[in-house]
Amino acid sequence: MPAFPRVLTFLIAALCGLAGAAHAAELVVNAPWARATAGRAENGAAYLTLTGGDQADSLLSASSPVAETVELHTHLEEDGVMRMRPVESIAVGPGEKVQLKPGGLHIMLIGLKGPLKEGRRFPLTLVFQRAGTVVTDVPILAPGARSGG
Ligand SMILES: [Cu+2]
Repeated sequence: MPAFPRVLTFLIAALCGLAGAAHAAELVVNAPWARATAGRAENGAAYLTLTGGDQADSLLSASSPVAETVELHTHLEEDGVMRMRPVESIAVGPGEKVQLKPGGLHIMLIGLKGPLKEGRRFPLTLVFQRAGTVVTDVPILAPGARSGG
């Protein structure tokens, strides 16, 4: 049966290929968190840290079942006032750490379907140019939280 060894060789080659891919550093999404919202707040925000892999990547969009719309935002100072502005994407260079945090880049949850309650969690789907779709589980921290764990 000469076909069997050929299949085996193919499988071994495929497995080695997978192992090789696993050694490459991939983009990592770390420490996601959101702040609990008060009363009937319409909007919320989520924060996290992106660590680039071997190659440059870019966060293109996000979505979550807790909000009607999810946008990528940053804060810019205009005439001495900090304002939020949507950004088209968030670039992550090779090995670069990009922190989304209050007062800076953030993921804006627009049109909350209910309050974000402390102690709960919600899924957040991130779409990257290279890494594709990454779903992260976001813990909701106290209303006054300044940063995630
Ligand atoms: Cu915003």
